[in-house]
Amino acid sequence: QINEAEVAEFSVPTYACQRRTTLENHNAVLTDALSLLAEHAELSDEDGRGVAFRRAAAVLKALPKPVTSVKQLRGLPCLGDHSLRIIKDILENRESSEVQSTKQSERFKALKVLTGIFGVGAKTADRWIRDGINNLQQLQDSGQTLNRAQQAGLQHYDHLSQPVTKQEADAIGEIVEEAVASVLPGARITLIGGFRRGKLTGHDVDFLITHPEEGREVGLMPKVVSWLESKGFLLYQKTTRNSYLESKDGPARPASNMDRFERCFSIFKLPEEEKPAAKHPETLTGNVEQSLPLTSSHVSAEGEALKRWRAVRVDLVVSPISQFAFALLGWTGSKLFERELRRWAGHEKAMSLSSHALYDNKQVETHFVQTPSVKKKRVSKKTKTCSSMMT
Ligand code: 8DG
Ligand code: MN
Ligand code: MN
Repeated sequence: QINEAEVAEFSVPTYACQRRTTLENHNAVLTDALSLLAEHAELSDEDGRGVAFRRAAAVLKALPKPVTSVKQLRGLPCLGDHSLRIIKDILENRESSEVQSTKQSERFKALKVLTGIFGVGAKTADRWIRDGINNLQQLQDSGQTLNRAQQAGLQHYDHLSQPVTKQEADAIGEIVEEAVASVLPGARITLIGGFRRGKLTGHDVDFLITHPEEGREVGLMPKVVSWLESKGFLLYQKTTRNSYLESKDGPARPASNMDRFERCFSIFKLPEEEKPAAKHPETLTGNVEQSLPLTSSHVSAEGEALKRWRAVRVDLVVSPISQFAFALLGWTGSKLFERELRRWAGHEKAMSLSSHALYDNKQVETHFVQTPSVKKKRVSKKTKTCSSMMT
């Protein structure tokens, strides 16, 4: 006779990137709770705790059926004491007091509202909260100096906090496609980020742009941006140029996990399909405009109705074709998947993966280079081994 309690009910590989995870989540109540705690940790600048909760949530997302008892979770990876305590609480009492009190805390609410402004991160939000700013009205009244991104973020706050639909993503795809084709025939765009993973909505739309002939993509982004600007499609944009080859000794790994592709963080002005106002009294923008004073209006000061549009966050990235496979993989996400894939490559395969390349660490030759900060720093020069491995 088998003792049921000792048989592991589920088997889940250690790294998130080794698991098949569909959009179908059988444990949404539990993963929502853990994701909320992850978000709270991230907004409190506690990334380590954030990753721990994200990993725990990812394990539950990969399970083929709902969990009914913590006993079923025995032997599963990434479930630390804290996460298990939360899960147990919810399974036994229907909710976790820690999750409830976090959700209802004024600080968490303020952090969410303020970091919900495009261009505002956890550190800025924390500083504002310490200055007594907890909401958008207080921010406006405070006279705080906002940078250009934050000004645009505040101005379009209501639109940008509404999820972007797949239809809207496709409509933007058509515009970007036209822009790219006009400035460089033959260049290709690929939808990346959450929509490439099959999500039905997202917080933004991400596109990767390349050209089948190596080098033709150089200088492409400013042309695409000018085209979009000339047609009135951009409410905001900030372009950052490619810095991959800038370091003196050729490709080096960037300091953070940011890559070095030429990119553009933008806010699109997406024309909306005309809807007869009488038949749709509760269109999205109509509602929001009534409830929030900070909206980007569809109506001019004179009250004259203008063409309807909505603001959408769009990220554009340009990669040379030789790095396209890595860029595509690196920008498809999710953030946890990418993180786990790199950790798995490093720890289990002795390789180092970025959005630019995959290196074999066993062929590393270490040397010294002068960094821009004029400090001597050890940088490993690695042999690129396998563009072909990924394709
Ligand atoms: P969402 O927009 O639907 O909310 O989700 P998402 O599409 O998964 O999130 P995202 O914030 O738009 O990010 C999309 C992917 O792009 C994600 O896997 C992480 C990746 N990414 C950035 N910035 C950078 C970066 O600087 N370098 C690299 N390599 N990847 C990045 O967002
Ligand atoms: Mn995205
Ligand atoms: Mn994005």
